[in-house]
Amino acid sequence: MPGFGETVFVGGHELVDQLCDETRFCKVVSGPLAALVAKDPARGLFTAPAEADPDWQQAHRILIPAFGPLAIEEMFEEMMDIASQLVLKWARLGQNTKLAVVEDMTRVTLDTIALCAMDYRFNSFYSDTPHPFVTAMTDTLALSSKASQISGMLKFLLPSTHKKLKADEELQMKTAADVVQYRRDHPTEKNDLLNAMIYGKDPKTGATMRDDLIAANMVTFLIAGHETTSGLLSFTIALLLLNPRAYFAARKEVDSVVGSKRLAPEHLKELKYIEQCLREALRLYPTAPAFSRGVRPDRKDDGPVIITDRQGRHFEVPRGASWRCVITKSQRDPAVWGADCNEFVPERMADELFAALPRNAWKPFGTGMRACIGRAFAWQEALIVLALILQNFDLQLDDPEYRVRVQQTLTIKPKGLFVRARLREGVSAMGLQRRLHSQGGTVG
Ligand code: FDE
Repeated sequence: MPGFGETVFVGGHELVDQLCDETRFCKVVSGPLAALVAKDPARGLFTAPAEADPDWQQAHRILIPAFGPLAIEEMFEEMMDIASQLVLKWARLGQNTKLAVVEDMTRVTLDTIALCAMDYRFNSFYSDTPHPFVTAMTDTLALSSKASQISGMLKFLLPSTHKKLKADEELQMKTAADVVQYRRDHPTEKNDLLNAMIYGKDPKTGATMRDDLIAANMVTFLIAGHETTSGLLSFTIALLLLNPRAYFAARKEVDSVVGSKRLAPEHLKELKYIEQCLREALRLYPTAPAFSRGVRPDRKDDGPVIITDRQGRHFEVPRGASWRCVITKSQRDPAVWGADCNEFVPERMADELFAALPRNAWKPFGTGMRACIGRAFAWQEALIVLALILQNFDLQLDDPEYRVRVQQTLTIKPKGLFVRARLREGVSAMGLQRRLHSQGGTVG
């Protein structure tokens, strides 16, 4: 493990681009948490130390198709189920209620990944107190993100902290193991991630996954799949409300593509402008704000590994060190994005411009072999939630003076974002409920 002091933060696009070179560098899992996870017998994809790890390779090969486009499209109805709970809640509360956006987006994303991945309902919309699993997970995440600051680091070294962390981790693993066992005892035909892991055979070795590894990956999906996507939705909503021109363009698109019909899978690929808004929101506020890279341990050439900045200065990356690519910086590098790099301009993300961006300029899903496996999943979920909100509500900031302030834990979220939601003209709560529960009908 590299010492605490050795992390170097890199923010210029040209340097991030070089660190993304997979022939010289790879993802490294570093920091105090790495020491801890290294002791675990089973690790989920996210915290697996290296690509060479056989557990990572096996889970990766089995899960790639399970997160592929076909599998994701099959999750449409389940995603609609949870997104409907959100919009019906807002419809019933009405415009006199101040809505906490981040909290509600977290309910959506957590419930969605749990339902789609393993047919488990957290029912977050029916409860004000989180499920014990969620509390344990949030506490673990809070602690591990603090571990990168001095005060947190000291706390991290305390035995009581370790005890709590261990208990929290055990509760998470136990919950996941119970879900796996339950499925073994009550098999279903469902095409979800859990079945993919239980019955899927590694195309390379023909082996199936061990139960503890399946459970570790369930925990990984819940963690990786909810905070990041919740932040993505929250920032996009904030940015749309702060940029009325973009808000009305997005809404106009929903009106012309979906109209008053029930949202259907075939609508999603036509929501081009909303897609641009999501890309641009992730550029300004990448919810996983950084990723770590280090020299490939399996690199044959043992000469110095050097990256060079725009001024021509050389930096040698020591073996074993972990360098953080801070994409909150590189994705606003004026050399790439121009003078309006800090503005929300969804137009710059139109397909042809997006395809022509400089290499590694937009990296909110990480890079290389260890890039986000849940990208298509998160994308479909975000499109559904935004389309339903725009289709049915006039949204307003609760505080007209609101400006985005970033709250950083492991991920980033907008702080203090409250909105009011009024049903659009011609839409009633009952009508909305009928439409959502119909199969493709048009109800006003
Ligand atoms: C992953 C990921 C990443 C990478 C990290 C590093 O490099 O360290 C990133 C950056 C991300 N991811 C991002 C994101 C964003 C969003 C919105 C998301 N993401 C979402 C999601 C969902 C889901 C389910 C997921 N996600 C998942 C995941 C996983 C499993 C992983 C790991 C992979 C490997 O390693 O292999 C990730 N993700 Fe994400």
